[in-house]
Amino acid sequence: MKTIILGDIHGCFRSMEKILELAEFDPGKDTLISVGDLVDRGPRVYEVIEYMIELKAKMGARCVIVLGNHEDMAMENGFFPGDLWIYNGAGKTLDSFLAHGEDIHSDRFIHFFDSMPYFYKDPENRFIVTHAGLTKNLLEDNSPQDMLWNRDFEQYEGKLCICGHTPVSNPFWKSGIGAPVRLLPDTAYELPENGLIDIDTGCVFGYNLSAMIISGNAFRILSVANCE
Ligand SMILES: [Mn+2]
Repeated sequence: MKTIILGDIHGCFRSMEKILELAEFDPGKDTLISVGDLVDRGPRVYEVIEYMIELKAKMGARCVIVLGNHEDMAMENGFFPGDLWIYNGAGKTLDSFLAHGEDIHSDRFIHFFDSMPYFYKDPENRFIVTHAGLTKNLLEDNSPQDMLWNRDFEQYEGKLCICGHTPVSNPFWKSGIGAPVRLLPDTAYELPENGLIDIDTGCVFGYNLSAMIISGNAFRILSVANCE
């Protein structure tokens, strides 16, 4: 009955499989949330999307993939290579689908991308998940652009928000103007009530994939080295 939150995957399917194994992921009981950015830059985007589509079919509301700025760029371009998207690794996404003889424009995939929400709210009200965090303390004051592109970690001190988007060497927690607190892997922490936790540790850039494992009001961080 745990919740697993996955950092930016960017086509690193094997790293994702490894961290889920390490987390002892149970699709029959657990909740799985992704901070988004499944696509672009990495080698196995198609495998990641296919896996998530099948998982969502099995898990229903217990599996939520929050929209990332990379999926948003792709959708803005109708999944055709366009200016901004192509500079951000679209080629790897399109190549991966092509290599499997799959058309990213087919209903099955478009429906999946269309279903991605801007945020996830924990049903027990312990935390929020958005791709890039939040800047304004009330969720409803944040625009979609804030949720997709935020890199401001100086102001937010609202309800605990877990995010990715900004690659960091170690996951950290930060609230308002307070100093960031580094979160060590495999260490038990109490879930903070406020502030931001960033779990994007730059997997696709050759660093680590991190995940947050939440049980009740405690959590720990897992990290695995990129194995693509
Ligand atoms: Mn990203």
